[in-house]
Amino acid sequence: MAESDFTVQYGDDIAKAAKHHARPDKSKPFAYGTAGFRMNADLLDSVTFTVGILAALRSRKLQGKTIGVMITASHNPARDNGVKIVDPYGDMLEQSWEKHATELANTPTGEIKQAYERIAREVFKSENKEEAHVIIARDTRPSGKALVKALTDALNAIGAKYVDYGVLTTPILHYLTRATNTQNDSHPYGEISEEGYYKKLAAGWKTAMQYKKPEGSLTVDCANGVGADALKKFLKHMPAEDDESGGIKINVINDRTDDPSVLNEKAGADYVKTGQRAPESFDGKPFERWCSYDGDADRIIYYFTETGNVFRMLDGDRIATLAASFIGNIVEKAGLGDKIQIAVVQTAYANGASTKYIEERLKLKVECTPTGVKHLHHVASRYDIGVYFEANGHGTVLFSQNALRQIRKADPQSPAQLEALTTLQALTELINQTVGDALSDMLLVEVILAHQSGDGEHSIAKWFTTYTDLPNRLLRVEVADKNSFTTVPDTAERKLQTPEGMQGKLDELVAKYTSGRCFVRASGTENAVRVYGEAASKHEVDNLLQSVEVMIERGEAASRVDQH
Ligand code: 16G
Ligand code: MG
Repeated sequence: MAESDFTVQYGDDIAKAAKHHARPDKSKPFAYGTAGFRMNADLLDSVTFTVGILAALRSRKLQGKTIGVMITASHNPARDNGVKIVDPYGDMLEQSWEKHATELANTPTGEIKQAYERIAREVFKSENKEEAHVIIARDTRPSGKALVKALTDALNAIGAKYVDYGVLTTPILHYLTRATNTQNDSHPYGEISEEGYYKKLAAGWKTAMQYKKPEGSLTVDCANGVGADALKKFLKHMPAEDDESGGIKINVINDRTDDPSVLNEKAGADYVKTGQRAPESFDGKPFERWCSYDGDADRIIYYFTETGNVFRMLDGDRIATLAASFIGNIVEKAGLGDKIQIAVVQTAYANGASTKYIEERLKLKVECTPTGVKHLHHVASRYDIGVYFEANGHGTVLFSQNALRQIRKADPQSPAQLEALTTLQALTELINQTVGDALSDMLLVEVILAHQSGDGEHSIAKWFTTYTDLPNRLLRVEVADKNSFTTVPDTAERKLQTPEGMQGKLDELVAKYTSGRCFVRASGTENAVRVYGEAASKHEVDNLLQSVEVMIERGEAASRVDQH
């Protein structure tokens, strides 16, 4: 008997159920990208059905471990939706499986049984009778419910067990996936419930904030998304506002989750970051702390105004530098400086000034990866403590098993060491270890600012002045075919391979500007290329980016002529 000659169950049931979630004949090819599948919600029914099949296959392949499926389109408009798979420890679906997701999504409905069996044979290698386990959550989009139905129809057909957690933030679903799979470990990640997540974060906060009281208040713009519900539930677990140990006043705004038309509208982390402006409803007083979540609460951006209404933004780079500097400091204070190595992971979008600050002032290693959380997360997990953030506000801090062990077994020699160790231990509870998490990142920032305040200066203003960003701009350029823009492998998307000759021209342009840097990459989520540039002055950046845009448009025009 050939190795692949084993029975694969459920093919007929899948074929039958698939008829109710048929792939539209004329759809464009679907691709599982950096954010899973994401598009207009009307196109997602068949895709979500096939994601159910793949999630069950993945669970069976991993001895019945629980796989997460999240239905969300993050910061996109309410008409869009998306679906992505979460691996057992809360990280993104292993990259080698993305092609199976893409293949299933593109299989004509009449051929789904064959495609399913072929993939099952390829991944299983021998007969597999494991029980499959999947957990599900969705954001507040109206289309979410029907997509969950498509998903559970597939899970029923393939004989998988599942739990539908209803409406949750993306990071809570990641938390639940990891908590479920670590229940029998010596250190389970947390209780398997939404409540368990809030309790874990609140406990970490209380320990980290013993005897500290944050200055002033914090206002949170929830983008009218699911983060609003989560934050309100979480606040019930927090100390009273006037408590001298960790009491904090948090105002929740843009919390209209009952009205889909306002989701991410003129609000939220993406609106603030891309436009470098406050949300429309902003009415903060000078130096008041504000932050914005995105639509599924896995990104966060901080900001404030200075006297005279000058807007100041603190993005993912700023959170990374703040966290790396604070954690580096307490690791030293805890006497663990020689046992725990810290690194910071960024993408090419990180402001050059932040990279310089981390390398030269903090003396920490910086790694640069391609865009997309899965890349950053992967590299960060190689270090004892890996701080990773995209400039757009998505990131977290990972503690390795070694770091956790060192922190647990350390024997404090002084009250100062004990305090540092207690805070460090609390941070390992407070910081989501699975994925970027707006709520958890917000608490991290607040803990750090509270620890650093007390010298009369506003803590947020002090944070802003640690270094000065290089003026920068991000352009989106529409092109006929974004796939004609490829980057050289291992350059973290900083050098173009094709169109041929374009990188040479780009280098010549950049060389004309003081502290100039610029790169062009195809977007992973839209049919466009993105151009990021920075230089010593705003005028120079504008100039540089304009020249690059002209260069790309000329290239496009030339290739149109070639094709005729
Ligand atoms: C996705 C990524 C985000 C990245 C963005 C880039 C995840 C969970 N999300 O939203 O991290 O910054 O794509 O979009 O990985 P782009 O390729 O269109 O520039
Ligand atoms: Mg998001």
